[in-house]
Amino acid sequence: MGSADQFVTASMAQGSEAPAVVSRAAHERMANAIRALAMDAVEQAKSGHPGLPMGAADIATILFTRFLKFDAADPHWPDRDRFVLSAGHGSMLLYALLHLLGYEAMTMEEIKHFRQLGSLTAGHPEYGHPPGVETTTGPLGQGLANAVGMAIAERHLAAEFGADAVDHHTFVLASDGDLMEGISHEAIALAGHLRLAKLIVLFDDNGISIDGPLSLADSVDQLQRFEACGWSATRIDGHDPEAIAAAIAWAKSTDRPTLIACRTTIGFGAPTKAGTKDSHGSPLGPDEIRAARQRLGWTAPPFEVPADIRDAWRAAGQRSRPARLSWDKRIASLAADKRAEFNRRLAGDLPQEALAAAVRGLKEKLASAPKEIATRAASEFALEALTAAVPEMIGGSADLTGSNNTRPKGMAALSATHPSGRFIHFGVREHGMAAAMNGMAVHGGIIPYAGTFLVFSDYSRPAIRLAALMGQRVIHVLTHDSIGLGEDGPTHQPVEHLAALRAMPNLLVFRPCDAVETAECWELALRARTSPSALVLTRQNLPQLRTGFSPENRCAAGAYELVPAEGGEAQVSFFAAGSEVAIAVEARRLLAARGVAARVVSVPCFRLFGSAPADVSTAIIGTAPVRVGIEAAVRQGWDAIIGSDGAFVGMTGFGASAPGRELYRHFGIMAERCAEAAMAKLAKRSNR
Ligand SMILES: Cc1ncc(C[n+]2csc(CCOP(=O)(O)OP(=O)(O)O)c2C)c(N)n1
Repeated sequence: MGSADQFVTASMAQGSEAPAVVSRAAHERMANAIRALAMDAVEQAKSGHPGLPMGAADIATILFTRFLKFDAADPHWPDRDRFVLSAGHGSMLLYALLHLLGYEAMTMEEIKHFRQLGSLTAGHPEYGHPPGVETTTGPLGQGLANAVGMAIAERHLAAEFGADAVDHHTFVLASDGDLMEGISHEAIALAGHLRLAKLIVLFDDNGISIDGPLSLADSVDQLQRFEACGWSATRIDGHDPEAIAAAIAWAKSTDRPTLIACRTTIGFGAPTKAGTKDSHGSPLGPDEIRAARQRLGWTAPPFEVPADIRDAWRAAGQRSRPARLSWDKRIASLAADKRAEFNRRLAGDLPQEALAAAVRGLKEKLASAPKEIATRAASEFALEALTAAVPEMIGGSADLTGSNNTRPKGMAALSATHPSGRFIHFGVREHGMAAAMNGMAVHGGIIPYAGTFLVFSDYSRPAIRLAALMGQRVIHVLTHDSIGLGEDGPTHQPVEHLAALRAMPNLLVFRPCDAVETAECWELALRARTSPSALVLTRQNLPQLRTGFSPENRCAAGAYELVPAEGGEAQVSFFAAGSEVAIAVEARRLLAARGVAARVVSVPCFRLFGSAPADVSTAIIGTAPVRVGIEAAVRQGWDAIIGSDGAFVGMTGFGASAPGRELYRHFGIMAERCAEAAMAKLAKRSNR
């Protein structure tokens, strides 16, 4: 078939922003390039999902060649439109696009190494791997919910810096599976409520999932569901280029987020497997591929793209370059201080001086007037200073604002009519909240933090895991951290959650013991550029154990000696976190009264302690023959610090409903018990 002229229209060649329209035949050949690459890569890998890329190729071709604002030569352009492949199993769609559009890193070699160790073509898309992959997807529903966060970020930054600097859309390709997941409901309800008009979801409405036809398990009217959530919605033929284009143009014009349900055939082009579950998640096989090539009229050998089609795709990859260049100019013409601030935020660099001054100010205040407050209140105290110093911090809560203390005085709510606000009422949507926070973080320009009860971190865990996997600075404020919360009872009292969160790679779990540690842990969370954090905080008041002023952030090593032994070498080391550190201090006093020297080590962050240099951690562990761990939670994880022969005072089962103090007595998490446990261990040693 024809020459490049068929593809590259005048408007495209001149680099105009006007959508480039190509003939139907040309469109089909461009879409078939995606289909062929997907079939071939999955076949070569002997694993993967050809069905979605083949079915959604028309949608993607129209979106990327006519609408999406991006520049393949500058994947990090801050004002690019975002494209989220929420149905991450269709990763070959994204990889084929990046390759065809001319993203430098996505070579044909990478396509050939789909799903192989060390390749850029991971099984499911991984954030930034390569640039052009906007977020990690695969766990269904997460991408859609991330996109809500991206759209919030866009809206907020546009309100703050103006449309000259920030003005882009967020597009999502979502599958049946994405829309069946519960998180989708939290996400779309929030997006509709906030009227995120620049969020456009293209639904690959193919009626097929792994088990077979969708009718086996689902009969939701998605259009009605989205409309009920405040969206615009329409249904089109997802193989009709002009219908796709018209729907996207319409979606861009509405004042609501938009769902475009695109009726497609999964595995489009595969003669026997199209339209069936057999094309969803396994190689089509050589015979089916041969026949599909014939049916599609695709004559090129595997992993080859005819030059005219390649040129047309490359031109699409450069289509928005003029838009990027004029954006560059607009940014250059911003006032110098505004430009510097915009660039700083987008780069993710902290305002170092302001942050250091805020932390120092907090610690000076606490040194001169110690506070006996809950660490959740200490967190609010810290946030008042920190959010003033770090304007990119956007706070929130899943309907527990007054309990999580995440809204410092004077922080305005971010709403549909007031997007420059900095506090998000996420509603009772922990999972959607956590995923939206991930979206804000990967969008850039924002450091999201938001709260719920620690026990409900189970509801947000899948999104926290993705933040950890993506290395994103997302801060979870998790209050009501133990049986100490009291009367709400065992449904609300976390016991295994600390162990579960500490088990997650790259997540920094902070459990500060007082107001000073809370300030220090906040500082560490903000400075952790490539890790999410969980700040685990109490409902009940705690004494301030750190008195006096120390400029050093003592929590930085993850653990440190809070109270040294007196009257000789330590016989006992108490290790505790959070509210139990005060119990350890009291236990030490009880032992001292019995002539036994003991020391107290506060352990605010296991992960940081685990990564401290060996000489530092050895010194902190110390040489006392008896080690006792204290935490109102399960023992799991503590053996790394106290050894399997250490004593542990904590929880072995669920809590109960009663006042918190009473529960501590009931479950024996008391200084007397800790002292006894230490004495018993000492006695055992001397009887050896
Ligand atoms: C949270 C989660 N649960 C389960 C899966 C496994 N899984 C991958 S794709 C899929 C469903 C496939 O149906 P659909 O989303 O319609 O995709 P299509 O078959 O159209 O490609 C499932 C259950 C997953 N990736 N994420």
